Amino acid sequence: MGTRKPEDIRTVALVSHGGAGKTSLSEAMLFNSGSIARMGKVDDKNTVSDFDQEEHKRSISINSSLCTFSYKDKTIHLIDTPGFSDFYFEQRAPMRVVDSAIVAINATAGVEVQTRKAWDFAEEFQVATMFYVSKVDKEHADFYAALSDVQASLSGKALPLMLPIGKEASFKGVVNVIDGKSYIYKGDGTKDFALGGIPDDMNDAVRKARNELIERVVEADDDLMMRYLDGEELSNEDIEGALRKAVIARIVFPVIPGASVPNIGVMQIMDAIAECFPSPLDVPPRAAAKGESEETVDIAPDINAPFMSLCFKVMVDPYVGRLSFIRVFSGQLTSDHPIYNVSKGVEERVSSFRFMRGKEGTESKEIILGDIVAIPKLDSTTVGDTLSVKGQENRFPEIRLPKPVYSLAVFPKSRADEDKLGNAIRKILEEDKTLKFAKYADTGDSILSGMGDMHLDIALSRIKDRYKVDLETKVPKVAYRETIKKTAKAQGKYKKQTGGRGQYGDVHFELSPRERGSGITFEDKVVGGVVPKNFIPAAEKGLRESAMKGVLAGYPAVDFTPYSTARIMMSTAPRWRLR
Ligand SMILES: Nc1nc2c(ncn2[C@@H]2O[C@H](COP(=O)(O)OP(=O)(O)OP(=O)(O)O)[C@@H](O)[C@H]2O)c(=O)[nH]1
Ligand SMILES: [Mg+2]
Repeated sequence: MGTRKPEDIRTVALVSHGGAGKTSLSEAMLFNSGSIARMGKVDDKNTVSDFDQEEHKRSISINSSLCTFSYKDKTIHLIDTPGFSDFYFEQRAPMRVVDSAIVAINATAGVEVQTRKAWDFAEEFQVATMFYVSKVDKEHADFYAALSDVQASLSGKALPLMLPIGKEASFKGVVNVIDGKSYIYKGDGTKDFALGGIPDDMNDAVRKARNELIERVVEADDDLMMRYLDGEELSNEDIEGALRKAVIARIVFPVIPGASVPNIGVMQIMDAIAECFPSPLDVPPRAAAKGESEETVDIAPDINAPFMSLCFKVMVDPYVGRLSFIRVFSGQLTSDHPIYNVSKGVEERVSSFRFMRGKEGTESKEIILGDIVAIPKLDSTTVGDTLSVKGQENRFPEIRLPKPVYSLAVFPKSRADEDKLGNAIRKILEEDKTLKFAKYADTGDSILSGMGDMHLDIALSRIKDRYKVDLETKVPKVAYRETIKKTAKAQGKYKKQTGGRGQYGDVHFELSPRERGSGITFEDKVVGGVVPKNFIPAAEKGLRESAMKGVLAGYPAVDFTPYSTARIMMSTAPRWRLR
């Protein structure tokens, strides 16, 4: 371990629409790297990365899953993510911490809804990207149609680095358009291939693809560009060198066809990861806030700088306990050194670092710039926290969480379930930040909210299986709210003449709509002591009392509630003047 260098690390997120073949690809890569002796299958529920009971039940990925393996002297930290739309946070959060991504495109379907989302994340975080056109062995698979779709819908800079040899059931290998080498597989799941040249009927296609690729990659190297424009014949080594630079600079997004289940073309994906994707030293510095201030500082990828990392995932296993997943952005750390959670202001003891392979971990005493590892039992650490060393106060921007969009009212089935519910909910929320739970006094409902019905279904199933709490669900009662749409003014007069001086009040309010969820914010705009200060609390009290019963249908004119589907709610910000 002590000899590992950041230049030999690659960090890769596997993203796509659901079912495009991400988990199958990561399984094939683990197998080809020698990390596992037998290749599992999603449908057989024995892949490394889909290890959760809920994933087995549904044959889809639900959680992002870290698989670290070695290939060609490189440490590759691969994060397999779920493609189903309810779990898009599990694609976005890992994208924050990797330097590169593989977007899988199903050759029988082309660009799908979540493919676009995955691509948006790659653009948002500006990670080097490669497209893997998967399932080329399947009936109705069409590599060229998928390629055109990617070029038209996502990016014209997506260019084939490999072309498929054969199609559907006769798909047997790939040919590299730069050097013309072909890799012919047996298609029996083994990683062995026979090397050859360009198949006779593919000469034109390879030449065309090679020219298109060269035209683009030379943009990454001024010297090469000059030679190219002067009409010089470029060597394969020249082009390969420029290709790496072009991929890192996002000038080109290589496209590689393959089929993960029969293990065709996967070795070429692995070669491209090792040879074309950036190391942590090749990417720009990350912005961080300077201490508590608004000022930002650049955190350069420097192994000699103070240790800085970001927690992007927390996994709570009832048996293993809590695992916090971090990416190191600068420096290095040994496990005998405590870690300092800058976001929470607490120091935590490190027992070990774990290089993960699905649910299994290999312990390590040292991590360096670029590593993505899990740390057991960091009790205070949550997703988005900056972990560093004492004395270092810079922090990375938090990981933005999506707002829940779907809610259910939940009821324990029995008294015993009621007693255990609190603990189960706490545990499940710790792990999944996109779930929310709240009790609402006005409807009496306990509401579980999340990203969709599948998300909640899985949460309920976990609560039942892991924590043995049985819950019934209902559609939540709507707690309507009222609000105003534009600024309005009102006046209230009070007169009481009972002899003597009598009482007189004249109160003017100005109410302006405010952002949803911002509540009632009372502002005193009385200037120059026109009204004695001691009258003002009474005016505020009156206003808040009136707001409890709105004018439209008598519902409170107050704050929004995250679970409600009511559309008429918003908040008001009364400002008032007393004359
Ligand atoms: N024929 C064939 N089937 C494949 C290939 N890759 C994946 N599959 C099958 O396609 C289905 C989905 O594959 P997964 O690897 O689970 O896809 P995924 O992208 O991980 O799916 P989610 O994680 O749910 O988004 C499974 O039944 C796989 O066996 C392939 O290259 N060829
Ligand atoms: Mg999967």
